[in-house]
Amino acid sequence: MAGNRTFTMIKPGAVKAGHIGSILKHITDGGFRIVALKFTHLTKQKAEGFYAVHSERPFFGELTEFMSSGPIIAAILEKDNAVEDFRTLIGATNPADAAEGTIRALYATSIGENAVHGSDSDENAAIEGNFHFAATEMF
Ligand code: 3AN
Repeated sequence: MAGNRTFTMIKPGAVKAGHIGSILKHITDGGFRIVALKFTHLTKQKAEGFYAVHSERPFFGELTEFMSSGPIIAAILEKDNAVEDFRTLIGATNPADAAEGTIRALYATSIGENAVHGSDSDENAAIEGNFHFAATEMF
């Protein structure tokens, strides 16, 4: 059975561009409940830890540099079928391919600076949520 939690980050580009409020509204209007929420700034080392699964990918340096370039919003979200439904809400990794009305179609500028992160499995949603939040910060 599909789990009911996913993890997201609003990436530095979208934070800098002033889209925090609009993106959070899009998420809650999409039926997701906010379980945990934090405004924080990843160090390069923390970004490398978070994206360790991508360490062999050619864009790893660019990705971790970008993700540590400014503050981010981190959040755990709850809804039935959360992982899949959230990936539908945000759209394809490359905003050029993202469906109309999705968060990435609206707010992303490139495949690297694609506005938001969304977990790709229930297992990773739990790992990523626990990376950013203590149990006492989840409500
Ligand atoms: P998604 O975030 O849609 O699950 P992944 O897991 O393939 O996509 O990639 C993780 C992150 O790495 C993406 N959110 C994006 O910021 C970055 N990324 C993926 N592909 C590229 C690429 N070709 N060039 C630069 N950055 C990329």
